[in-house]
Amino acid sequence: SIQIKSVEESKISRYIIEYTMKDWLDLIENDVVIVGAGPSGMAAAYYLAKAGLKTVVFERRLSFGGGIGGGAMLFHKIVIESPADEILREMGIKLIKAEEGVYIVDTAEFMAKLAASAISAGAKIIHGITVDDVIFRENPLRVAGVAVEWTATQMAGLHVDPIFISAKAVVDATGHDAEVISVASRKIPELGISIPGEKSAYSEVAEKLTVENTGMVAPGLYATGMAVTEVKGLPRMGPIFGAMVLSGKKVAEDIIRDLRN
Ligand code: 48F
Repeated sequence: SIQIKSVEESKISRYIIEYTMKDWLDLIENDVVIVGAGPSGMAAAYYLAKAGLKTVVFERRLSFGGGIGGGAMLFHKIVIESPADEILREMGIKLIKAEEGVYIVDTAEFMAKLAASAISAGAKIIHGITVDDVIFRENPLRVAGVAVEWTATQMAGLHVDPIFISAKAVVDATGHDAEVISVASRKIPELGISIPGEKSAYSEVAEKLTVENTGMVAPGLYATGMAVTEVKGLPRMGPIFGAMVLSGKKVAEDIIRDLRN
């Protein structure tokens, strides 16, 4: 018969609290904080961690993938175009060729392997956390971290102060609402960020423009994925995801360059 090791309830509780708190103490100071575990945030986390940077992703929900899981109208396939297929191949994600340079991918596999790749590379992903503000510094003016709160606390509408997490670079990977850059633009007008908002769909140009416009928005603050379209006033592209992972890779490369200079 199977011999199952017995563990008392009090020990289970002790281990969970002890090891969670060890992690949280380690999470206070980071090279990079990424907000959002959608495709762009997880691709960025993968490349940053792979380069040896201490990287944490805070995700509001209790799941990975952001807009991947919902696909288009809940259909479980998405479209990827070259050269983003190279990134997916690197992560062991299966691609079905629809035509030259155009591939079809299962949403569940895309989410799971993006997350697994980021975690295996050394990034930490913490679920159930909402970023609701940034930390800033003057002389020189820059973003220096984020304020985090339990998503559940926010949903309950409780009046609870956040805790602060520092980072040399903060990445807004929150998708269409660009939540982190929006709060920074509102509360730190000296940063001079204006947000024109996303335009209607024009997929053919949106993919290229999104990748090209990915990068630093203000010192210490970066945009990737759909947050770029919101902040730069670019068109949306719908359920084609090449630009999301290419944008994640580009923001990682920019941060690696900036932090090494
Ligand atoms: O929306 P999302 O998937 O962002 P993305 O990486 O990709 C966009 C595509 O999914 C799709 C598209 C592509 O063609 O149009 O929409 O730009 O993922 C954003 C993640 O950020 C989380 C949110 O729950 C989601 O998982 N998020 C948003 N705001 C916060 C947050 C916040 N303030 N704090 C923590 N997580």
